[in-house]
Amino acid sequence: MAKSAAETIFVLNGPNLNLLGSREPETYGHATLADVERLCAETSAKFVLRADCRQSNREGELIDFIHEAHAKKAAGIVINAGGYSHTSIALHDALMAVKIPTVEVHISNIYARESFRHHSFTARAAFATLCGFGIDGYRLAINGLAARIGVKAKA
Ligand code: CA2
Repeated sequence: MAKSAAETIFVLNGPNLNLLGSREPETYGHATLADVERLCAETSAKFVLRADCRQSNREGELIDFIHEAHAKKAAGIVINAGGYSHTSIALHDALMAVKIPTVEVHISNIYARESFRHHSFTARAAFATLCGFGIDGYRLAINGLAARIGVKAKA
């Protein structure tokens, strides 16, 4: 039987995260977005969850993904909204509207960086935020999300 949409989590990556692995390795490491998405798929599979991974450089498209997560009854969202985290009330509003358990991830430690990165609008709509763990933050986020929604790892 096909997996139901309720077993899907959306992993949303925002602007410029398609550049991962190609620039600024001192800040973001050497892993690529494909590596991030593989990690999310593997981690999700341990919980019999499916990771639906999306990336967009456009705010409106990210909002559409959040609406789609709601329409498809996604069990959770992991979001790294990139620079939009610090600017986008619209993304905050979309996350608040859908009421899907959400974890915010930042690869870098945003609090050790410029002050304009210290505030996140989207974090207010998340039940947890992880930053500074590199791409391992996505794995940790999925573990925390699974615990929050009551999904246990496969034996
Ligand atoms: O640390 C993170 O994950 C960030 O969300 C990344 C955003 C930044 O604006 C946030 O403050 C923190 C930027 C993503 C840019 O990604 C790049 C990756 C490689 C090379 C250049 C940019």
